[in-house]
Amino acid sequence: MTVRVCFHDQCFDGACSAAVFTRFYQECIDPQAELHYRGLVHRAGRLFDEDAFDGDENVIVDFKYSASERLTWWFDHHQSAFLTEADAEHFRRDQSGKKFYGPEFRSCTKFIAHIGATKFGFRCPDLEELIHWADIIDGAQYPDPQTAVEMRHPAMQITLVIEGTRSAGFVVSLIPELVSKPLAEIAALPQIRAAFEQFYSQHLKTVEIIRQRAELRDGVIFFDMADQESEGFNKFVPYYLFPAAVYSVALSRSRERTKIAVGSNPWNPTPKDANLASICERYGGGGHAKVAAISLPPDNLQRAREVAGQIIAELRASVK
Ligand SMILES: [Mn+2]
Repeated sequence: MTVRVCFHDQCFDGACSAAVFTRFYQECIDPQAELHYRGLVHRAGRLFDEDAFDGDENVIVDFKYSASERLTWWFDHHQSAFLTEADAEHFRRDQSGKKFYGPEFRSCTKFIAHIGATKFGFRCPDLEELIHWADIIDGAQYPDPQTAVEMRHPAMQITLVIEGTRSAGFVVSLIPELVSKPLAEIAALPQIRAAFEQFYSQHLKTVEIIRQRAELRDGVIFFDMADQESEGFNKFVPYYLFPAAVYSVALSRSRERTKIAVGSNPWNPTPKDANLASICERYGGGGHAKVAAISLPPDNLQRAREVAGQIIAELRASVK
């Protein structure tokens, strides 16, 4: 029996979902099964090629639903799990008892462990640490900004490497480790250590740039990173550096877009009345009430600065 496990690539929860599913399948369904993995990424147009489902069993974890008749297992927790209403209807009609949707779960990893335990008698005490951290990381439930930004815990170090490494097959090669070793042991593997050092020094440089540039006034912090080469930065850095910030607005630019990222400080108890998704929707963006963004064409920096200025003014007025 071959099992094809498709998972959300470049994501800690995606990799951990594949690991917990692996253990579940081996213990509760078929100990002899041969599991193969394939990472999936979000892209415009068709998400799946039909020939991706080339196992005797075909599985998707932590990724959108597929109505393919070849799909036999599915677990997801994303709000936007169904690409179309027809897909949602196909899922609701499913009678297999092997397709599960848990939007109330903060991580797909914990959702798989929960379904395994409650419906199949699955137990995996040695994976508790992995499940716990997938839930913290995917749900952004960090106890404090230090945990998110200083990345002292092995789970955070592995996450930085998973999100940063672009070489094909890297996350796939990590799944057997996640199934069998404690996180501290995985973070100490030479190839993980080396990649972490490289990404972490880049992270520290970004922290310094934000520290120098950020302007905090009336509870709103603003910084402009549009001249920097990489678009990405850890979104908790502003609150780590400036705990008094209630909201943050950041401008960044990549080859594909200019981005205005708008967020709120989860550790600052000041009441937050602004709905950031609604604010960003007015400018063609979107997201969640507490974190949202707007993407503009890469050459439209002046317009982006204008929009950022308007949002900053609105948020400052709301904090007062
Ligand atoms: Mn997830």
